Amino acid sequence: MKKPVRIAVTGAAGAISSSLLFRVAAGEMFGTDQPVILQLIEMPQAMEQLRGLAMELEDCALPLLHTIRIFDNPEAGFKNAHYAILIGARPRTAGMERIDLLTANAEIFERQGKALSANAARDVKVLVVGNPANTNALIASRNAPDLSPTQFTALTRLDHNRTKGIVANHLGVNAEEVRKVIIWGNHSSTQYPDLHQSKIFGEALVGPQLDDKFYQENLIPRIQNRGSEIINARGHSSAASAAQAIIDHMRDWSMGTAENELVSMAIVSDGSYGVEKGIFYSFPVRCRYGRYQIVTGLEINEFSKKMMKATEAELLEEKASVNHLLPKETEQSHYKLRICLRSGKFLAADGLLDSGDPVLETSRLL
Ligand code: NAX
Repeated sequence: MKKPVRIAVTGAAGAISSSLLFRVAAGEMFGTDQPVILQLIEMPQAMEQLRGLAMELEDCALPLLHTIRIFDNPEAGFKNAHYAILIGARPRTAGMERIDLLTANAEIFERQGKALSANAARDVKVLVVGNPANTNALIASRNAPDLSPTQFTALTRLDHNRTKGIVANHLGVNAEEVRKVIIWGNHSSTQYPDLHQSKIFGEALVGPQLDDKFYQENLIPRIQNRGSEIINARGHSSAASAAQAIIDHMRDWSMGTAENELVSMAIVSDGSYGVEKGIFYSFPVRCRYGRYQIVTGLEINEFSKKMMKATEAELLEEKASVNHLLPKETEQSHYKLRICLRSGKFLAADGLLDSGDPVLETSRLL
C-alpha cells in the first residue's frame, strides 16, 4: 500500500464537496491503490453539518480512507496538505455588485494563500474552484510567498468537459471522440471554447463537421452560459459535474494527460500566445511528472485572437479591481516563473533568475 496523501478541501460541507468527497475516498481521483487523508475545512457555523458528512464518509467503510479530520480554520486545515481544493467562497447575493463579490472573496483567498504558504507541503498542488475562480487563484498565489505560482491553478475543466459533452451530443458521437477542445481565459461567460484544434475521426471539426456560423452563433454562447442554464433548470448550480471536473483536473495534473490529448487549466500566464503575464488564464496544457506544460505553437486565427483578447481584458479588469490587495513582494515571482520541487528546491527556466537564488536551472519549465 502507498503512503497516504493529504487532501485539504474548503467549503467541505457544500454541494460540490458533498458530491466530490465520496468519490475521492473511493479512489477515483488518485487511483484505487492510493490511501487518502481528508482534511475538511468549513466556516465555524457549518461545522455541525460537516461533522454529519464526515460520519457518512466513515459509514461507507472505504478501504482507502485513512483518516478524516475536520477544521474550522484554514491554518490548521492546510497543515502538510499535498493537495488543496479551494471550493468555499462567498456567493453573490441580491444587490451585490461584482466589485463587492471580488472584495469579499479577496479576503478569503488572501488568508488561504497565506495559510497554504505557511502550512502546506512544499510541493502542494492547489486548485481554486470558488468563484471568481481565476482571480481568487491569483489572490491566493500572490499571498503565498513561499510557494511557486505554478502550484496554483483554477478550474476550467468543467467548461472543457461541457464543450466535449455538448459537441458529442450534437454530432451523435461518444464524448471521448471529441479531442483537443480548448477553453481560453476566464471561467465566466467571456471564456472562449475553441474547437479549431479539434478533430473527429481524423477530420477537422469546424468546417467539415460543424458549420462555422452554427459554432460561432449557437454553440459558443451555449457553452459560455451553460452554468446559468443549469441554475435555471434545476434551481441549484452545477455540483456533480463540477465534482467530476475537479477529479479530472487533479488526476491529470498528478498522473498525466491521456495520449494525444490536451486539457484546459487556468494557470499563471507566462506570456504564451501574447496573454499578459501575471494573470490566471485558461490555456491548453499537457501534464507529465506531476507538472503541466502549455501546448505551444498552435495556429490562432483572427476570430480566436479576438475572443482570447476579450476574456483577457475581463481578467485584467478583475485584477485591477483587487490590485491593492496583491502584495508587491510577490509581483516579480509571477513574471519570472519557477517551480517548487518535492525537495523544497526551486527549478527555473534559463535566463529568468535573480542572481543568488538557490535554484536549479532548466531550459524547459513544465
Ligand atoms: P455551496 O454554497 O453549496 O457550498 C459552499 C460552502 O463553502 C458552504 O458550506 C460554506 O459554508 C463554505 N465556505 C464559504 N466560505 C468559506 C471559507 N472561507 N472557508 C471554508 N468554507 C467556506 O456552494 P457550491 O455549490 O459547493 O459551490 C462552491 C463554489 O464553487 C461557488 O463559488 C461556485 O460559484 C463555484 N463554482 C465554480 C465552478 C468552476 O468551474 N470553477 C463550477 C461550479 C461552481 O459554480
